Amino acid sequence: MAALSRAASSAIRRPPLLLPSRLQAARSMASSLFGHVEPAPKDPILGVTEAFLADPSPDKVNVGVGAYRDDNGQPVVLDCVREAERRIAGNLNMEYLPMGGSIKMIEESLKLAYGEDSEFVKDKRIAAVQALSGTGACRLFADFQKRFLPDSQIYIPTPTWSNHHNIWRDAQVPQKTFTYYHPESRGLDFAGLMNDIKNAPDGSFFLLHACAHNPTGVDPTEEQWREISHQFKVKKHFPFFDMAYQGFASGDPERDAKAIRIFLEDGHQIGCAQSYAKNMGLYGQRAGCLSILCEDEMQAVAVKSQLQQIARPMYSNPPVHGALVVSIILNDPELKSLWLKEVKGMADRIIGMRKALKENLEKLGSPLSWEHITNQIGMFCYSGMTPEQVDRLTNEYHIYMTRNGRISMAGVTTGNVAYLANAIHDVTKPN
Ligand code: PLA
Repeated sequence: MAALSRAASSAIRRPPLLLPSRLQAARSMASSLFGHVEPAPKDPILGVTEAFLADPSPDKVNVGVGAYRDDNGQPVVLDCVREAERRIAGNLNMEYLPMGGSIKMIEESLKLAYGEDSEFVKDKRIAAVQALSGTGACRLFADFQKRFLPDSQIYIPTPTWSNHHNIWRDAQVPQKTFTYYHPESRGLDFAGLMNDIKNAPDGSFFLLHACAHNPTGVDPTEEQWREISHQFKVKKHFPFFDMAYQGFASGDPERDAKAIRIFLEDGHQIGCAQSYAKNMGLYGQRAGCLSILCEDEMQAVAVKSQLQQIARPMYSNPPVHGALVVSIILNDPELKSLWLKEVKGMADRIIGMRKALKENLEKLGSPLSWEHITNQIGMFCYSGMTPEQVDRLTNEYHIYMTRNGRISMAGVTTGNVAYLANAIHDVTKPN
């Protein structure tokens, strides 16, 4: 359990960064103050985009980072976002937000995660702050965990989004892993998962993906979530939900919050990281929310004040533009329904591309089973390809993806799906 899975560690292992010789020469001449600083390894996800951008090939395809593209392969700004921006421009000021961020944006975020009529919101039991998107929300929580429960650890699923490991490492919270994925069945290893929950010391912290698990695209069923929640209750574990894809699993943000709602019904205290990067397409705006459900209002006030105190020396207060966009959209019934339509549109295009990729592979006569492409949900297909096969895709076909075999389906289009299928078939066909 303690070791990282092979897939996860191979995703992290990348060739060392080579410095251009000009830089190397300058480096050896420089004074020794920073002489011991070695170049950092490339990030296993964002490093893929860097390599893609540097490739001059006209055939190149980027299915690395989980950034949504339209069917022409272009980045998308949602119509609801454009309209919110029109309302902001020339009207609203750009003053500092409070340390904890926009109160309106937080209120709307809590309704999305906890439910429109949530008793916890009404009772003011939730400590919440605007965060620097999902990453910032996770990091703020990890720092809070370290400060107030310094002896605690975090249990992280195998595999997971690679940055989870960096976040809790930099916050100096010891990490354990728990079983999640079953490579043979390409599904959930439910028995292994339940065992690890039972075997963890009482009161452990667990990181759970609320929906559209990254990278596997495999989520527990509703029934399985109920069993997980029950076992958490028995063991008094604390669930921290990373909800980076609300709306991208089923196309409906309300349905995608089901796991959280099950835990709430069962009376858990929970933590939750929300991101508007994917579901509102606000990637670079860094709009997100961290919330912690407390025992009562007094505790929530104290926890929020401490979260703000962690934020203040790091970035003082969060950015205003994305917060305005989010609160305008979610506050206006017409814009909100336009947003819901647009989220569904993105989720549906991805589902269509899953079908197309699978059909293309079958048409090419691939003897392998590609059922998992359409069984998995969310932004990613965890293809089962090995790091060596991925290297061939990149070197021979200019197809860029993470070495753990994850394909960002958000980057697959009608125009590139046949090319992608052909390349995948070539590198995976048995000799
Ligand atoms: N949590 C999970 C599970 C994620 O997959 C991502 C993003 C985040 C949090 C953070 O997103 P945010 O900070 O932008 O809100 N994962 C991406 C991008 C889409 C990345 O690696 O940063 C990915 O390609 O996996």
